[in-house]
Amino acid sequence: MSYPRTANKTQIRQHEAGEKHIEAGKALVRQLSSKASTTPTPGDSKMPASAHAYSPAVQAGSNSRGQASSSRQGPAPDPKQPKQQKAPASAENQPDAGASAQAVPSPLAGRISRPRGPANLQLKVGMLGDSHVGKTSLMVKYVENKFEEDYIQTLGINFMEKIISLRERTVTFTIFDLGGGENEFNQMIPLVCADAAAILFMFDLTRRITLQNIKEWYRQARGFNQMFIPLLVGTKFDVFASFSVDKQRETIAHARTFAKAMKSPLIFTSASHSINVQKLFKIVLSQRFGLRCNVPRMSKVGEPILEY
Ligand SMILES: Nc1nc2c(ncn2[C@@H]2O[C@H](COP(=O)(O)OP(=O)(O)O)[C@@H](O)[C@H]2O)c(=O)[nH]1
Ligand SMILES: [Mg+2]
Repeated sequence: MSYPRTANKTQIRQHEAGEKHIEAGKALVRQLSSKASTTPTPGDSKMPASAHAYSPAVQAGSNSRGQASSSRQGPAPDPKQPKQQKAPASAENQPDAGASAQAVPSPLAGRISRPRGPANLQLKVGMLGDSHVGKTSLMVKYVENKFEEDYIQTLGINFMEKIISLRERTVTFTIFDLGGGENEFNQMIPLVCADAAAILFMFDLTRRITLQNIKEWYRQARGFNQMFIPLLVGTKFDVFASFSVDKQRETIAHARTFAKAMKSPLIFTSASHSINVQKLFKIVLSQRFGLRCNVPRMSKVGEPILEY
């Protein structure tokens, strides 16, 4: 199986920090506050019907991007600092959507049956893996629905936010992407791992060594965070799919051994061809909040593996 290359050659737009964003943030907080005072109904144009159908609705445009620098470039952000909130845009399911939430654990569970306003749940997701495996590409694809053909040399940590709707709630994914040169990697790992609810351990399906190295990434991550949910993510499935069946089978078996040892889901993705990108984050969401997930599992050779 081979996939046509259809990626856009667009440049990543860096979101500028500063007054403009602070003002925008304040306006959005006001907007959210006013929304919180009314109970949304399916007819409410601001509350998509799909959200009421328990579909974790993913919308475009509700994101921001930041870049933390190495010590050489300036201070890195404190992941514990609260971030500006952005109101979710209208919900729409992406092509590879498929998860549904059965129930959302409410902080007021047992006291009221329905949440009154859009409580915001925060979810930090870290990304670890060798250079060039496709971490930045996956993050940008998920948050901005763009794919950069040209190599993106990441200096420092890139972090991006994406807000999704989940019934009356919003969930803010803050995604921390490990970047930097050889020596900078080690300094940044604690920032990526600290307080992460989930960590994506990413390897390139076309480079075996990157899977071997997951062991070391995992060991290091556990040193900084004992609580995260691990997910083993193979990248560049579009290229991998053209490999011989034997070669694919071998890699799948190898990856399953790692996933089993890590007690983690195994997910093959392609940022360039939008394969399992949305589904990956739906699985993160369902695992984190203990929600039922109806993303179809895939486990045959030739398929983009989805085992969770
Ligand atoms: N064919 C293919 N190439 C990809 C994919 N994801 C990333 N790449 C390419 O792999 C290279 C490294 O990607 P990048 O996101 O910068 O990797 P990082 O160093 O892990 O952040 C770039 O040339 C990307 O265009 C993918 O899904 N398919
Ligand atoms: Mg990168």
